[in-house]
Amino acid sequence: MNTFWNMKRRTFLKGGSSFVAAAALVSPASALRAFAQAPAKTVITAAHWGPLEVTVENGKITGSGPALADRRENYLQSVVADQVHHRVRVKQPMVRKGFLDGLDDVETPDGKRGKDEFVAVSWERAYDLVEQQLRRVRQEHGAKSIWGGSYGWYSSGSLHAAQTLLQRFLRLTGGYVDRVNSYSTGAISVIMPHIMGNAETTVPQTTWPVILEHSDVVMIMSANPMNTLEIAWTSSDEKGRLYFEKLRDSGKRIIIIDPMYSETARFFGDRAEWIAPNPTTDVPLMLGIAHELLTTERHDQAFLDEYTVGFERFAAYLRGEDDGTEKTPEWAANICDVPADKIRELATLFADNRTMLMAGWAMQRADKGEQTHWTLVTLAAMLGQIGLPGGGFGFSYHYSNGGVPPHEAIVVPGISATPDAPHLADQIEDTSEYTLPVARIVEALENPGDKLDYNGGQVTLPDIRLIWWCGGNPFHHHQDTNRLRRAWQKPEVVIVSEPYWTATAKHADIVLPITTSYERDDITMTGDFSNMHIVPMKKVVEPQHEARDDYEVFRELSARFGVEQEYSEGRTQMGWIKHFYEQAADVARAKRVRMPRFQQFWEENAIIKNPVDKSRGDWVRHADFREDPVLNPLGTPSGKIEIFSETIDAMNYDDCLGHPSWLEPVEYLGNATPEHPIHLMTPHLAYRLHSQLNYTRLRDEYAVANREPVFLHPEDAAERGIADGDLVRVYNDRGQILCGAVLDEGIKRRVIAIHEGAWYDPADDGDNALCKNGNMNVLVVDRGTSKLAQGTCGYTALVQFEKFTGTAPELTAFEPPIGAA
Ligand SMILES: Nc1nc2c(c(=O)[nH]1)N[C@H]1C(S)=C(S)[C@@H](COP(=O)(O)OP(=O)(O)OC[C@H]3O[C@@H](n4cnc5c(=O)[nH]c(N)nc54)[C@H](O)[C@@H]3O)O[C@H]1N2
Ligand SMILES: Nc1nc2c(c(=O)[nH]1)N[C@H]1C(S)=C(S)[C@@H](COP(=O)(O)OP(=O)(O)OC[C@H]3O[C@@H](n4cnc5c(=O)[nH]c(N)nc54)[C@H](O)[C@@H]3O)O[C@H]1N2
Ligand SMILES: [Mo]
Repeated sequence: MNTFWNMKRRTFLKGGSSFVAAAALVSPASALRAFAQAPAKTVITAAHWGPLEVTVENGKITGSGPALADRRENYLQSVVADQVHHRVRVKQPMVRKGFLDGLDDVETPDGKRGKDEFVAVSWERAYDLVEQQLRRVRQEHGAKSIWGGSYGWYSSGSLHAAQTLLQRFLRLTGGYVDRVNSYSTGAISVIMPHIMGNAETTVPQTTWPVILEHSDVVMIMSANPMNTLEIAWTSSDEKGRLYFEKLRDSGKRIIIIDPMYSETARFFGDRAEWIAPNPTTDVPLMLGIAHELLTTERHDQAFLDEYTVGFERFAAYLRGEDDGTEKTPEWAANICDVPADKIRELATLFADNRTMLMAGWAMQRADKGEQTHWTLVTLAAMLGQIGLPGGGFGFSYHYSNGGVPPHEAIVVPGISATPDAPHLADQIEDTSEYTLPVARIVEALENPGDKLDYNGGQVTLPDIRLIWWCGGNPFHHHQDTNRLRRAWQKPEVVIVSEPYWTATAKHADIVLPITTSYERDDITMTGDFSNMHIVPMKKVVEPQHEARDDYEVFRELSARFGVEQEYSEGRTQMGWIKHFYEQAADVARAKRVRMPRFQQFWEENAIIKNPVDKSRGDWVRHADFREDPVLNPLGTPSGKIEIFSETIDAMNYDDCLGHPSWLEPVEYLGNATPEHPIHLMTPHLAYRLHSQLNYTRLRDEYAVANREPVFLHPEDAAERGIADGDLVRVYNDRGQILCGAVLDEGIKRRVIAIHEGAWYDPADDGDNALCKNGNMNVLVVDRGTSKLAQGTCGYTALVQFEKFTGTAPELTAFEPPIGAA
């Protein structure tokens, strides 16, 4: 098996340990006094990647690492210094030159976004420009022309929640167009409520102790928890991995289903079986298993009768009664490239044992992605173990440490996007008709006014004139970057609030330099599911350069619009933090749990651990439903699991039928062409959170030939004369990107992987610019998963690749644009 990651990891550990030593060295106060400098201090704060202890000397960050007692290695925690001090920080408010020159005719954009230089302005001037443009667009076109959807993974913190603050401000000043859903679970979060009554992604999972005690077999499908558990939406409690270690050591049967031999597969090694289907063909694989269960009568008819509706319709589909195709293991094998015998074996294994079906989200981030988890739920229903300890399914064991036993729900709330301002209610426009499924932003820019089918209804595409992105990076996260880049020229004004010169910032008219979370005070929880800790997020260093907090930017602008009181509710930043803390303290008091007074908590700068919720340590998902489906029905129309959904069927969609079905994706190996014979996968990387941290020293651990790595099967590489470390051009009709080759036997033939999150770095201003930093989304299909969910298709892309033989263009992804220091 390829040793790329193992090798890289060793290098990192070396670097890592010297780094830790450096941090430790500075601590003896005597050593420092010799230089008559301020002593080094350590400060507790937090990021998505866990609570952090950060070391500062003379206003500079010199080290960072984990703050929790049971420390374990998480690369992401080691680069706070880069996050704060890197040259790619936005240092001053900046305005695009063409925008400034064309201020008297802003309505006619010059088409030069992302291709222009920038001019530094004062904050006052920046506020003036933002205020003028916002007033003008609101007056001329109304709230429906202002895009405040601003999707993204901005930093942790209850107060400095970038997107929420933007929306709070835009709402108080008259409204904006919002988005629904996420790029994460675009398909499941719409289909699952029809099937299970909720999304099944952000809900408590059967706890780990139950799995360790009761499950015999654990399937891990389309998930790579060893990477993805590094982070959480609030801050990671860092416990999920410990349970995966216990699982590995338990001797249970582990089945990993992934086209790549992932870090998780490596972690389990020979204690798991790796099965590699073709990308986005898990539905046929599961239909094959279901067919085998049905024909060998291993399915649990009693469970299906009592707890589900519509199984007969699905069984008829399996038998091929509607379409003439029986969904036999042989039929499935032909599509997914898992041998029919193996499919039969899985059916027997799952049926004869207590089996937990864990699934990640990659496979639903694809054309017709709705079908994946629906088929999986149906398979689990046929096995009849839903609601039993250690059986059924779980869609969040790979995310935010789902399944870690919960602690008492003593929760620190956060700032709200909908402040209580009844006197303003009739000034806030209702834009709900335009609320956009998030990944359809480019359609809106291209065809304002058009109708979009969505979940049984229709959305009117808003006519967006002003975009304000605050806390996200669409030039990383959105598919078909060249198409986005063209559509992005259409609005009149683009404002971006960012700490860094991301490609999105470089494609803005007005760029506001924002503090990182290490330059401001805040508070957060750990454990999106577990409520484990309350963490003070103390300012580590003063704001760098001219950066300001998102909170202050919107407070200042609120004052200009006469709504400062409503925005701030009369509180200072510290007043807010205390206010949030005290709401948690009220709950604690009611539960008779002792919490320090706020002042003490803040001064001690220590993490609070909530007590374990003893009543829920052995909680089993859907046990109550199983116990009494009448008293505890699911939130579906039938109150049961909907294997056939009358609701969906009545929508009459050709791309999402009434029962789980195999509907061919627009692009996958089954319809590959000689021009584009390769399936591109875009998994998430351990060394980044999406595009965050791409510029840090962690990049040295994975970059190849100073580019984003592309993982290639050695035979596919050999056919093209490519050796390990070569530059590779990956391309299709949507675009082209430059990567560095990693030859890896742990990937299927005719499949390649390029991780999501490399900063878009176009080589020129043309329509088909080569991305010099390997941003995979240049190559990915931009369309809705189906009319039902309109989710993202991040994993749907056929490509070709070749050895790059020209002169390698200079990488500029991490350089500020012309005009910026
Ligand atoms: N092809 C493909 N595409 C994908 C995916 C995939 O698997 N394949 N995955 C998708 C998924 S699941 C997701 S969630 C998205 C993620 O997409 P994003 O969430 O947009 O990605 P991030 O890189 O996390 O962007 C967060 C941005 O916020 C900025 N930021 C951080 N803190 C602050 C702050 O305090 N204030 C402000 N104003 N800004 C701040 C960061 O610098 C960064 O630029 O990508 C999606 N795109
Ligand atoms: N370190 C780190 N952790 C993260 C993130 C990050 O960027 N970095 N992002 C966070 C976010 S916002 C999200 S939404 C989650 C994402 O969580 P997921 O969506 O589950 O993560 P992915 O990395 O996209 O994919 C997981 C695994 O599925 C495999 N896979 C891809 N396609 C298929 C397929 O068609 N079938 C099967 N069976 N397997 C397939 C991939 O090879 C990969 O090993 O992770 C979160 N955690
Ligand atoms: Mo995500």
